[in-house]
Amino acid sequence: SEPGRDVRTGLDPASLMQAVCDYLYYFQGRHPATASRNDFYLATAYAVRDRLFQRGIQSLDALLHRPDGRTVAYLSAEFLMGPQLAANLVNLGIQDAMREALWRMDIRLEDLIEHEVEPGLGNGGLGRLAACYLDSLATLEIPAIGYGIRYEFGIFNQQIRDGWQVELTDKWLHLGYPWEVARPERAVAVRYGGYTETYTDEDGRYRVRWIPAEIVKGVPHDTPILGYRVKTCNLLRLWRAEAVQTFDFEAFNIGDYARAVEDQVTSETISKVLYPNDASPQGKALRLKQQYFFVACAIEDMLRAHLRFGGTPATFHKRWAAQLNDTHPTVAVPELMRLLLDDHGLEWDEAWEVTQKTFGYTNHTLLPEALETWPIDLFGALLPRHLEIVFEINRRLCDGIRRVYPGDEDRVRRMSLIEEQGRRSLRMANLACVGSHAINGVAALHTELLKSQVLSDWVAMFPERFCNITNGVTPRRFVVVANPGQSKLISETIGDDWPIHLDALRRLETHADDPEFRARWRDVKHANKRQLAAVIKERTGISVDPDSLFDIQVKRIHEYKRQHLNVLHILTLYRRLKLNPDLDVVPRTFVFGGKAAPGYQVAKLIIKLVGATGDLVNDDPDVRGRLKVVFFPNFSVKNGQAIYPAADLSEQISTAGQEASGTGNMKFALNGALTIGTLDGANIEIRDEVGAENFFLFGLTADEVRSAKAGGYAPRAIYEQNDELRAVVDLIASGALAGGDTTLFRSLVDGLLWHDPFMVLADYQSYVACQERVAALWRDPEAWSRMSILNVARMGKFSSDRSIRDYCERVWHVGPLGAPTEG
Ligand code: 26M
Repeated sequence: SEPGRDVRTGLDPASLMQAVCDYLYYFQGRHPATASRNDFYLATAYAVRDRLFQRGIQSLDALLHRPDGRTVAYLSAEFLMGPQLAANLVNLGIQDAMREALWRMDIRLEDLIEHEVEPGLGNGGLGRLAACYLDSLATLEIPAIGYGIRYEFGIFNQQIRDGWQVELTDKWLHLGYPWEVARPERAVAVRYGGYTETYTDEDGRYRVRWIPAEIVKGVPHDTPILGYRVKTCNLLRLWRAEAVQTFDFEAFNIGDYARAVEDQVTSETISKVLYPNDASPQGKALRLKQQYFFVACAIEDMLRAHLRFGGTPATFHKRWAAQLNDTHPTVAVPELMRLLLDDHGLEWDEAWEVTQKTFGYTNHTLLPEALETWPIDLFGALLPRHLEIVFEINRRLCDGIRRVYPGDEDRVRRMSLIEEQGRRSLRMANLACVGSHAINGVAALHTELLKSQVLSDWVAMFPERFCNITNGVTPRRFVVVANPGQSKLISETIGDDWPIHLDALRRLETHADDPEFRARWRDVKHANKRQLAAVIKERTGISVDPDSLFDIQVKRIHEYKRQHLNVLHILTLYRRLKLNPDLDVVPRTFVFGGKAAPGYQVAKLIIKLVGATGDLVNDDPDVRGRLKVVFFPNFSVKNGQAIYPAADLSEQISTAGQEASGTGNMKFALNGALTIGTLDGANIEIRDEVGAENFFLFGLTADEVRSAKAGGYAPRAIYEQNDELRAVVDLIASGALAGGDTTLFRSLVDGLLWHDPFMVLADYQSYVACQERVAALWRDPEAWSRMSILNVARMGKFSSDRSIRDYCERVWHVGPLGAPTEG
């Protein structure tokens, strides 16, 4: 066929138009004249997907011709992919061509992009990080597969009614999801329950056999993941649970139709819904079933491919590097052991070496209540063979500890895989540590705290396993796609290689002192703010002024993230205005966004408090529109892409020592926002990079937080000694934000006064003072612009490409095309 004009592969407007028309007509049975927006969206997506598949097939082919290559398997219970259309067009380099193709049919590409529903298959930072890493792996041309669960219902949609969060089911599949393709022929059988028995094989060896009580089918659904302007196209392979109802399995589902239907229902619940709880795992059997479900599918899939391409079980680790995204997939450790021992007859030591060399473990949180444990009885009932293997791993682990530390039974108790206090339970973090050759935290401080506190015993015994890999975000989605105005200005100024060499942004430094460049920089930001203001008006009815300082905090709602500290500052400004309406304050628009876990009552009350603050402030005549408070509903990747580019100030105000890394902090700074933040997570490294003079720092350090707590922290005393703080807390307690109801926010107020575990009152004064420095700088637009430009110029470290290069070097030992690296 004529090169460049092929309907499946052509990248010019004419070929793309032809491709979209063909899909509309012959695939969807629609005439372009009567097609709906969704029809056009689907047809456009299919046309793009063809071009991804073409590259995907070529990537697989390249891999097959590399006998020594290693492939990365990123195992994650969550992938927060975000909308796919715009990101794929950018990576293919055909945004303008597609816009032109659609325009010829009277369709606006931007309308289709707006129409897209994102797959919300994650809770927040951890799930979005997995998606950024897939983008970078493909861009760096590292063969990789993301393995996870194809939840039918992702993270709930959030509505705000009367100020309260209401959760609605996320039906992301209801209009059809065009980016994936099901591969029923590659289905995997997953087993649960039952019992084990021993037997002697032909060689007279003692072996174990698992007789399950239940079998579920895992069907893979593949989404192509294209790198930026490269040919490499990797795979996201998500598994959907189905009932097994084939003749082969009739032996397991005896007769009885009602029973069979019931089994179908229970089988399919496994991939039904994402657990929204991001703080305290509750030991729910279904959650463990989900974890084992996708892990068993993934390992089987990897092992199958390995054996098909001529590998042996003993060389598995030479072809696969598997990363555990938190402890959620950690049952992969006993699962690989089980396959190597029981199905392939390896000896323990050999199987253990393969397993340890295969896995790396990334920890994402220090919160003690978030460390996963499973009751032993539950784990054993669901995975009897795995429990036996875990006990054997533990026996060898404890023997090893006793050899190195004779008589130190307390250490054995702490490091044991089994918690013996109360209901006996399996500690997944310990299992991940013992089963992995590499263990990493996600920012420098986080790794240090992991090493000195949560995992100190493990550092003592296996120091060589530990390393830090600071998180990063993809500049393609979060700058090129989200902020075309800023991207264009940067490319015109320093060239267009910065999306893949983010350190090149440093070339902007010399322009920070150019008044003309600063003015264009401000124009871009202003246009982004006008756009966001229009969206805010449409979604909330609130009018905000694009000339005001956009002060934004978007992230999951959690006490440690301290959205309520932000509220205390707003109420402080409000009170000052009430006392002196002529006070010269910097006009600000405060935007909040984020979901609260449905069972987390305090977080839900914080959302209500933000709304109530808006109700109090927004229309108060004394305020004269100078302060506006907005709760932006249903924060998501898609909404984030509209929000980050419009921010002037990024709120990163967690209690020091609590936020493992944060990644929103990076997205804001890359879009020209200045940061007000604590010395927590990656904030510390951001400040190191951009320079202390270009970062608004406040608050206690992690060490100071620890000693304040050890010394008997008394929030009540702080409240009593600070008149302004006391007045603001009293304002909340008075019922003035609740139509006179003094009970509504009482639990929140009492929590602050009597416990305040996140040191909100301790940091209040420092925060308010820091906000005054922010306001002072805002009054000098030239100085502000300069600082904003310097922030962007110095953010190169926080590309997820850098993070992935670190993983390749320090953990996976792979290079482009899977070539092994030394080390
Ligand atoms: C647990 C039980 C049941 C259901 C869900 C969970 C669960 C899900 C996600 C628990 C924790 C989850 O994620 C933790 C998380 O998102 N951590 C964040 O990871 C980011 C990426 O490394 C960091 O930037 C954030 O600081 C960290 O909070």
